[in-house]
Amino acid sequence: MPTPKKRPLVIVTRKLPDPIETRMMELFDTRLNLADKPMGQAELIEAVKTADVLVPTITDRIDGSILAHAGPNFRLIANFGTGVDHIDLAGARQRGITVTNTPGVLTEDTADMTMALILAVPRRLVEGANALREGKFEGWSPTWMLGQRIWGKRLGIIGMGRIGQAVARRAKAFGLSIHYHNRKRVHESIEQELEATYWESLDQMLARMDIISVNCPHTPATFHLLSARRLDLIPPHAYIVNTARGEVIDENALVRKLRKGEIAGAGLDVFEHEPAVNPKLLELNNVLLIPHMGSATLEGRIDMGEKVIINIKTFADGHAPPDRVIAGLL
Ligand code: 8YV
Repeated sequence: MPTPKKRPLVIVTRKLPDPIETRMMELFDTRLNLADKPMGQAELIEAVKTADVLVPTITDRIDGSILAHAGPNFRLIANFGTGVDHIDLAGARQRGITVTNTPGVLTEDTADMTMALILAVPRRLVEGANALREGKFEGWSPTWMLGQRIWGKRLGIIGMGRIGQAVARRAKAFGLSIHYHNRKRVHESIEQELEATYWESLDQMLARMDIISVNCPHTPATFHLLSARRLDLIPPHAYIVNTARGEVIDENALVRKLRKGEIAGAGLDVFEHEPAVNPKLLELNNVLLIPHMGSATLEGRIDMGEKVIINIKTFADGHAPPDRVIAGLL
């Protein structure tokens, strides 16, 4: 009779929703982080030395200096999240370590949050709510708290993947015309459904939009994609929304533009040096800043956890996990 396989040692770096932790404990030899204190470098090194599987999040930098300590059993990084820019993918590939993520399940939540920012910034939603709380509401006025109309404007989406398309679907219903820039043009049927116009040149698109939404991943190719030069192309009446990654925008250059009124406003869910927020951004009142909440729904986080479990379980059973970003050795 074959000897039953040993349960993999899974180290989870942050507190996950209860049902996910319970299920992980049932299936694997799981070490949780109930205190939810982000792990330091030394703890991460210890984890990859001893574990079979690591479940990190965006708050863990799994770079070469960590992977260099990977023990002989360390074979899978099952990331809790879709973006994998905090993981040294080349290093993982080189060492035969598989990397998985959680695509798809946070698309709609992130698109909702993007749409919320698209509406909230031009319509001054938070500014109005704050003014009311501060006792500044002295009755309706024909000229107070005027924002910009959404209906009929042009939305330029940078990155037309799952989230970009989900944003486009919502935006279309709000009367925005859809424009996009992507590495590759999307299928004709999607363009037709969204009535979307493809711009091969990002520069040309930026110069003609009323609202710009960043929905592409952060990769070496998209770092500071919205550089100072490109931000200069954006017309002064336009708004920028970013629910993807802070690194895609040159944040200092954005601050300068916003400060001078050369860009009308910004809705930012992500920041270049997260969790630090550029103090210069905090001084501006034409920005709405929220703390990386794009996927923050209970349902979404449970679905993400389910994906992590499925990826680990299939891998431990000797199969190719469904959400492989890097296919290591099985
Ligand atoms: C995740 C995200 O919640 O999935 C992503 O890429 O940006 C977030 O919404 C976070 O990354 C968790 O690791």
